Amino acid sequence: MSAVLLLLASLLFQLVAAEVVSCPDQQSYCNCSSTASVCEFILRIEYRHTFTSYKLFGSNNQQSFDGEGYFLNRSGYIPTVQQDGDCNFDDPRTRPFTGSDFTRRGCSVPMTVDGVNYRAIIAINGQIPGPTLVVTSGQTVHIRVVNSLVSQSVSIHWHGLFQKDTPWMDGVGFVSHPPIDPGSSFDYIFTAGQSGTYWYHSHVGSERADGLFGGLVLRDPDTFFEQVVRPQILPEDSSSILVDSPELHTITVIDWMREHPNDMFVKMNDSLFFFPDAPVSTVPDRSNTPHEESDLIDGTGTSAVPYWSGLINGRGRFDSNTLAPLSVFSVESNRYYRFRLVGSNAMLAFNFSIDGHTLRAIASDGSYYQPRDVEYIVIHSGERYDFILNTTNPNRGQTNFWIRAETLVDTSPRQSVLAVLSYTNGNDLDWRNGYSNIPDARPTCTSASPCRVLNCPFQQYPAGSALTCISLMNLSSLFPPPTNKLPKFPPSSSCPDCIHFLNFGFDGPRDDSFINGKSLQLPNTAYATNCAQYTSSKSIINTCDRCTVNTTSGCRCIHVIPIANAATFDPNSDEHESIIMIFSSLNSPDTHPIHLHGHNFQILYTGYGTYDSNGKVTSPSTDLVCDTVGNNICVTPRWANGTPPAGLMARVSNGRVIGSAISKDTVMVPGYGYVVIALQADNPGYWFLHCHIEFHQALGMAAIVQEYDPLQHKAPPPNINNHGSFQWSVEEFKQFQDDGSTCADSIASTGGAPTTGGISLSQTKFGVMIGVIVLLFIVVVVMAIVSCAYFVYRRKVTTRHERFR
Ligand SMILES: *[C@@H]1O[C@H](CO)[C@@H](O)[C@H](O)[C@H]1NC(C)=O
Ligand SMILES: *[C@@H]1O[C@H](CO)[C@@H](O)[C@H](O)[C@H]1NC(C)=O
Ligand SMILES: *[C@@H]1O[C@H](CO)[C@@H](O)[C@H](O)[C@H]1NC(C)=O
Ligand SMILES: *[C@@H]1O[C@H](CO)[C@@H](O)[C@H](O)[C@H]1NC(C)=O
Ligand SMILES: *[C@@H]1O[C@H](CO)[C@@H](O)[C@H](O)[C@H]1NC(C)=O
Ligand SMILES: *[C@@H]1O[C@H](CO)[C@@H](O)[C@H](O)[C@H]1NC(C)=O
Ligand SMILES: *[C@@H]1O[C@H](CO)[C@@H](O)[C@H](O)[C@H]1NC(C)=O
Ligand SMILES: [Cu+2]
Repeated sequence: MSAVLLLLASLLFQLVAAEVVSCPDQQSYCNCSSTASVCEFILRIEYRHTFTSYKLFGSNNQQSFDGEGYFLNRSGYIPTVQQDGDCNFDDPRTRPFTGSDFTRRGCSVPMTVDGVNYRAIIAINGQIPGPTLVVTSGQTVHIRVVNSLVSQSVSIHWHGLFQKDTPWMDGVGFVSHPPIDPGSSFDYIFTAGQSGTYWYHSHVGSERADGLFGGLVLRDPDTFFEQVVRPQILPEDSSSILVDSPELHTITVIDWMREHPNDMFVKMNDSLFFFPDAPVSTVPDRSNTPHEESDLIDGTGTSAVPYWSGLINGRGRFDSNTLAPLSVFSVESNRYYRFRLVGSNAMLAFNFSIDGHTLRAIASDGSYYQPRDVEYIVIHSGERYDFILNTTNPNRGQTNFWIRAETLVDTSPRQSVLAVLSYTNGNDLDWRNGYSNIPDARPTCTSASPCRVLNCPFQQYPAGSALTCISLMNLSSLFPPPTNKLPKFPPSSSCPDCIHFLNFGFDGPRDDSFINGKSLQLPNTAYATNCAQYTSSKSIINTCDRCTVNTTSGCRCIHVIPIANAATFDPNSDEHESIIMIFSSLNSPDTHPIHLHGHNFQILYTGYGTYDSNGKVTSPSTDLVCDTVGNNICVTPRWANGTPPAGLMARVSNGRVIGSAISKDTVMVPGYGYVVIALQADNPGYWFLHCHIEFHQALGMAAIVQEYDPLQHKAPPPNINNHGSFQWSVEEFKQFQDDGSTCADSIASTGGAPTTGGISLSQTKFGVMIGVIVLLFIVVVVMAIVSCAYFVYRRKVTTRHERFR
C-alpha cells in the first residue's frame, strides 16, 4: 500500500520536478534545489563596461581617492555618492559584497579620463564572472544561452564535463556546434552525471578573457558526501560542522588585461609575425614602457602579455591603487568550509594562499584524492582545486585575512590579486581606507618547517628556500577506479593510434604556436554536427595530412588526432581501448596547461628538465628527443632510448596504470618537461585538445581529437546545425537520447543526405504531450482508486474500533 503511494508520489514528483532556477541580474549564483530532477537556467550575454576608468569620489564630490575608478552616471557626470543609488557603497542595499557591481549599468558611461580608457567586457546576467551555477550530480541541466552581443558569436563550453552521448553539447565553437550568432539563443541540455567543481566559459576567440566565464558546481548527493567522502577527508574530526555552500565559496581568479583581448591578440600575432626577434616585449604597458617577457622563478617563460591586473570574483585593484572594493568571503569560527578554487586564468598561473590558514587540498578537476595540508596551491588556467578551511583557532584574535593569488612571475613585490576572508561578515572592513586594518599574516616558512606548495611547475625549489613541492604524482586517488577501468601501459599493440607524443611550443623562425609543427585552423563546419559530411569524405577531416612541415614554416591546417579509430566502440563493454598521450614542452621553455575535452585522465608521470643550483631550468628532459625539421620545429617527439623511463614504469603495475594515480582534465606541462596521461576511450566524439592559455590556443596550439570513427559517434539532434539558433525541451532531449542513433544509423536512414537524426522534433513534442496526458490520466485514475480503497479501509478500521468500544 505505502509502496504504491510512494511510487505514485515519485511519479508525480518526476512530472513536476523541473525547476526554473532564479538567476536575476547581479546575483552571483543560481542555485538549483537538490530535489529537482531538471534544472533550467537562462544566461544572458551582453556587453558592459568595466571599472578600468572609474575614479571613486567622496561625499562632497571631492576626489578623495587616488584609485583608477570613476563613478559616472548615465549622463556622463560624476555624481556624488549620495546621488547615485546604483553606485552607493554606503547603502547596504547596493553595497557590493557579491558579484561585480562595477559592471552595473548606472555606474558607467563611456568616457576617457586621464587618457585611460574604459573597455568593453562581456557580462553574463549583468556581471563578470557570470553566476556560479549550482546543481546536484545526476540532474538534467537545461541552459538557454541568449547572445545579446551585437557583433560577436559565442559558445559555452562546460569545462570538465564528459558530455557522454552528447558530444554536440560540448560548446566548442566550430567543433561541437556552430557558434551562437548575435541575436540567437541556444539550448544546452545534458545530464550532470559527474560531481565536483567545474566551470563554464566561452570557446570562441578570446572572449573568456573579456569575462565570459563562471563557476559550475555539481554537488555530491548529501548522503554520499556525509557517509563516504567526509570520513576520508576529515578523519580526525567527525563531529564538527562542515559547510559546503558552493554558491558562496567558489573563487574564480583571472589575470585581467587593460586592453581588449582582441587588441592584445592582434599585437601579439603581429609581433610574432613581423618582429620575431623582439616579440611581445615590444608591446608597451599603460605607461608606454616596453615590457620584458616575464619569466617564472624557475627561468621558464610565461605569458608574453604584460600583466596588468587581476580579479577574484570580478574584483581587483590596479597597481598602486589600494582603494577599491574587493571580494569578501565570509566564514564563522569553529567550522570547516569547503572552498572551490577555479583557475579561470587568461595567461598566467597563480600561487594561491590564505593568510593565517592551512589549506587542506582534497580534490582537483572533480576527483578526490587523499587530503594534503598545504600552504600554497599553484593553479593554472582550466584547473580547479577544492580545499577545506579550518576556522577553529582560539588564539587567532584576527578577524580578517588576505586571500592572495600571486603570479609566478619573478618580480618583487609579486604581482598579486587580493580578496578578503572575513570572520565578521565584513562589518569591520572599510574599502575606503584600503582595508588598512588587515595585517600581513603570510605563513612563516622555515627550513625546519618548510611551507608546502601543491602543483609546482617544476620539480623542487632550490635548496634552502624553505618550500617543498608536492607534485601531482605525490597525491593518491581517494576512489581508485576498478582494475578493468585502469588504462593499460603500453596500450594495445594492435591499436596504432592509441599512443601519441605531442609537443607544445612556439617553434620555428616565427615562433608559431604549434603542436608537432601544426597550428590549428578551425573547420568551417562544426564536425560534431555533420555526420554525413565527415564520414562520406574522410579526406577533408584532417587537412594536416596534406601538409608536410618543412624548413620554411610549420603547417596551419585542421589538425585531427585520431584515437581508437580502427576499434569498435561497444557501449556495454566494461573496458575500452587504452590511450596514452605524452604532452611535452621540449623546444621552448614555457609551461602550458593542457586541457582535453570529453574525458578526465590519470596522471601517469611527470618528467622535468635539468636545473642549475639556482633552480633555473637549463635544458630539456633527456627522457625524450624530438626529430626537428627546419628551424628547430619539433615534429616527432619520442622516447630517447626507445623505452619509457624507469620512473614511469614504477607507476605501472601488471601492465596497467596504478590505481592511485590521480585523475584530472587539465594538467600543467612544465617548461622543458613532459606529462604522460592515460585514459580509456569510452566516449566517441570530436574532442578539443589545447593549451588553456587563451592566446596560445587562439594562435593555434590546439587539435581536434577524433575518438573512434565518426560513424560510431552519436548523431546530433536535428536543427542543431542552424548557425547557433537552437531550441528544444528536456522531453525532446530525453526522447532523442532514448532513440540514441549513431551517425551510421542516421546516414542509413536518410540515405546519406547531409541531414542528421532520425526524428522530427515537432513529432516528438506531440508524442511527449500525448505521453504526459496519458500518464497524468493514469495517475489521476490510480489516485482515485487508491483514495477510494483507503477510504473504504479507514471506514472498516473505524467500524472495527467502534465495535471494540
Ligand atoms: C542553495 O541550495 C542548497 C541546496 O538546495 C541550500 O541548502 C542552500 O541554502 C541554497 N543557498 C541559497 C543561498 O539559497
Ligand atoms: C548624473 O549626475 C549629474 C550630476 O550629479 C546629475 O545632474 C544628473 O541628473 C545625473 N544623471 C542621472 C541619469 O542620474
Ligand atoms: C597573424 O598574422 C598573420 C600575418 O598578418 C596573418 O596571416 C594570420 O592570419 C594572423 N593569424 C591569426 C590567427 O589571426
Ligand atoms: C583545526 O584547527 C584546530 C585549532 O588549530 C586544531 O585543533 C584541529 O586539529 C584542526 N583540525 C584539523 C582537521 O586539522
Ligand atoms: C608562492 O608564494 C610564496 C610566498 O610568496 C613564494 O615563496 C613561493 O616561491 C611561491 N611559489 C611559486 C611557485 O611561485
Ligand atoms: C613526492 O614524491 C617523491 C618521489 O616519490 C618523493 O621523493 C618526495 O619526498 C615526495 N614529496 C612529498 C612532499 O611527499
Ligand atoms: C615547404 O612547404 C611549402 C608549403 O607546403 C612549400 O610551398 C615549399 O616549397 C616547401 N619548401 C621546401 C623546402 O620543401
Ligand atoms: Cu600554452
